[in-house]
Amino acid sequence: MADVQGDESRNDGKRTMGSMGGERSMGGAFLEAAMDEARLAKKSRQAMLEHVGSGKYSAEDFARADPGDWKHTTSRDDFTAAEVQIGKRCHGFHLELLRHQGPTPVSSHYVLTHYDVPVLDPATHAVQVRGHVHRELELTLSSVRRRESITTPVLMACAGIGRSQQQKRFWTHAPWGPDAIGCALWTGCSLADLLREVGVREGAKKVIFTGADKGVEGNRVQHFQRCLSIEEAMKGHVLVCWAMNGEDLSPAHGAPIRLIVPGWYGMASVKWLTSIEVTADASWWGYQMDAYSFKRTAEDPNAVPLTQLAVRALMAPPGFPDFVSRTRVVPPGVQEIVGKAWAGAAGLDRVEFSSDNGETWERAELEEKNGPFGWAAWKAKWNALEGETAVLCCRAFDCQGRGQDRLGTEIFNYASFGCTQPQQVYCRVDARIDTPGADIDLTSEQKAAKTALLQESGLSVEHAQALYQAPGSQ
Ligand SMILES: Nc1nc2c(c(=O)[nH]1)N[C@H]1C(S)=C(S)[C@@H](COP(=O)(O)O)O[C@H]1N2
Ligand SMILES: [Mo]
Repeated sequence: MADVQGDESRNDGKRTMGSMGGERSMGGAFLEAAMDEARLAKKSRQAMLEHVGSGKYSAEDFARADPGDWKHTTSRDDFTAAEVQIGKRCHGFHLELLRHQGPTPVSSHYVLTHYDVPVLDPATHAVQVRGHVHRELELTLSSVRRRESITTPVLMACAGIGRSQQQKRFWTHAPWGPDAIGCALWTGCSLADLLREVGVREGAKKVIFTGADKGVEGNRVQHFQRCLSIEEAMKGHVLVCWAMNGEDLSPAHGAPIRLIVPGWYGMASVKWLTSIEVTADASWWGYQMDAYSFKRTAEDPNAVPLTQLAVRALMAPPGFPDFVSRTRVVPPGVQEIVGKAWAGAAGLDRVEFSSDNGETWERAELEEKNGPFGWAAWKAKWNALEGETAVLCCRAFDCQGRGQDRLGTEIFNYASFGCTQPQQVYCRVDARIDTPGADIDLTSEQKAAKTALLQESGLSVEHAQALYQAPGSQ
């Protein structure tokens, strides 16, 4: 396959699955669901590659299908005012926190919010559990807290992760780098237990989750709303959460009660829940189900819905940043590069590191995942030579045979979802970084921030791309 590195059919059964905390033993349903999800992760990657993988569909095909299109942009520094505005509201993970042991602090976890953050009173707010059930139920914060709970690390990632690494991207979406992630500790009750308690009636097909936030999207007034099939909802791994890192949810992360669908892209984890509705309507497919799909064109009858997370590795950018250009300045010598890798429910096979922009790769040291849906720490060594400019990359492979996209390869799809091109970290090696007050001239890197000044900056296109198209240097 031209568009991927290392997607291969192997399943050596090796899983990295760490210990879990929790008020209740997570055995049984939770772990079984994780195994099933790991298997499905491979299927979802294959379905995506079949539909929009390179060779199957490209930006050129898109332009032929829609020659008058004005919704995509190819230019690196051509970010629209709308993208900047969304990018400010929906901030990314602070990549340096990949060095942090333990759960991602709330303030460094990414945020994605379509509309306004609703202000709900935790003392009075209630989630209506209703629809095609025997006994409807009102779930207040105090009643949900009294239920048996599970606490587990969950790696979350937005479907738009890496979007700005795509040559063509949807122009009104969050211009994410690889930073649309977080791995916090989530506490909640099992959705399956809750549904068993209300008694799902014969013929139930779907469970619809509605958020309190309201807005207009695709010219349609709506609450943020998503569904899961009854089978997905009953598997036992989906959580109705009220705590993040042991504290009440913050308003931006869904207070007082939200859903967490471990191992799926973030859109499934509906925040600010107002209702959980069981329906016998098998055809229910809300706007957000359609929007979060791998599509060839805006109206694609064969769109593939986004589900399980892809496999990915990220590194904490070494050294120190230049405020303006985000160039990393690294002292010479052997540097320990550390990072994290994840694959949703799947186990990790290996992580690889490159110090030459993906020309050659070496295997990193990989630890266990911190939970069935968490991430795993890794480290590698890089011998930084005084005076050199290096672009560092990393990539992961999972036990289901999945790998990441090749650098510079488009998995072109209408809303640029699911990109897994490796993170690139642009580094200049300079011993003076250890001397406060020393001068280091980064004018070239700063000029290269603007395509119009690229020539004058003297930076190669490859280096400018690494610095600015994939803002993995942060
Ligand atoms: N009600 C509601 N739920 C939502 C969203 C939203 O806009 N409204 N955004 C979704 C998307 S696209 C993502 S990636 C995650 C982000 O969760 P976080 O902000 O807690 O990181 O929430 C999901 N749940
Ligand atoms: Mo998202």
